[in-house]
Amino acid sequence: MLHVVLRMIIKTIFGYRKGNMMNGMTLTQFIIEEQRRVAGASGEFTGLVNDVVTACKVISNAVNKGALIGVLGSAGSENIQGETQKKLDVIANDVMIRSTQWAGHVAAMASEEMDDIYPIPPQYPRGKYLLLFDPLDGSSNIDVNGSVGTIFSVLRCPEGVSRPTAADFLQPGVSQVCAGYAVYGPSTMIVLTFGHGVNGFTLDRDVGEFVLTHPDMQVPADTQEFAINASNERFWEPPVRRYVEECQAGKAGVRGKDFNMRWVAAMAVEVHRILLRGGVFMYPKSTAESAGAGKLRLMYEVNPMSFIIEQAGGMSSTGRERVMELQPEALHQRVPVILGSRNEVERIVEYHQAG
Ligand code: AFP
Repeated sequence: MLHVVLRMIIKTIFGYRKGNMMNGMTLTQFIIEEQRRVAGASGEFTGLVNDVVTACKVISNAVNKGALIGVLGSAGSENIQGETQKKLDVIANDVMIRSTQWAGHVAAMASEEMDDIYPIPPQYPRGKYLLLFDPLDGSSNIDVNGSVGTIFSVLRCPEGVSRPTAADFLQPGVSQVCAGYAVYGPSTMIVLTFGHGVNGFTLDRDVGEFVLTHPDMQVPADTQEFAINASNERFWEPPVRRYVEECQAGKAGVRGKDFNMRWVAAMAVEVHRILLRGGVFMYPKSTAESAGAGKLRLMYEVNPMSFIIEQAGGMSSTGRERVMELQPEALHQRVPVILGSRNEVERIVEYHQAG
């Protein structure tokens, strides 16, 4: 009995001290600490992540000022997926490029807002990483002052390739070196993984630094919340229909508990909620002929989010395969996705296996 009490006291004291030491650490310090864990690291990766973080601060500022600086509304153009671009889509894309192209860490970039890859201009040195991003995720929220985000993923440029092509980007999610997102909500936050856990940082606007506020984020294994765009219900396959109907049946149904539903229309924000309190996010395969495989883009939305969710103990699947193992076929490829709390995603995958 005494040793149990002693262990609890030690855990409380040391756990508290560890928490205190970690909380308050800036994102820059955190990345440098990470670099120290890798023998012979050149600092190139640290530099790249720092540049992405700077871009997110600039985007956050523009999102925050909104109508005051005239950045709301449509840009009057379309991206490759035929979606109308918002002014802030274009601005955020520009900010990401300008912040990351100059330092010599990146060989090429790809974005939701650019048809083709963006090679580093000849006046800048080329680095060993490939950067992919959705500069402003959920941009339909922007004109109604709703939360939006930025999603990014870092891959290694294949060995010996000095002028990467789109084919060099087509690496499965398991090859990602880093993935992260920023959420521009009541606070601006960045959540990151380098492949060993997930950490969240909140922007302290007074000092202009992201500070570690959410160390070692974990997705709760169970949930009573799901997120799906119910306006597509007529196009859902039977396994998804079954899952949602069972949730809706609540206490009286086979699940024996009530569920709640959320839909923010910005994947970064949904994933953030799921990291904090659990849940399941679905943009599943659609049976509509025009819809193809799914809506969300594999390379710069679904892969980075799947990496983060898996690193936080959750699960991500198309319903039939692990997302992270999909071999990409095109830069702007769309895939179905079901991710979040492990026990729920496992259940939905079982429903798919059952046919
Ligand atoms: P954008 O990145 O083009 O703003 O799209 C957001 C998004 O890809 C994803 O973040 C949302 O979950 C989804 O689209 C919302 O789609 P609906 O139009 O079905 O709500």
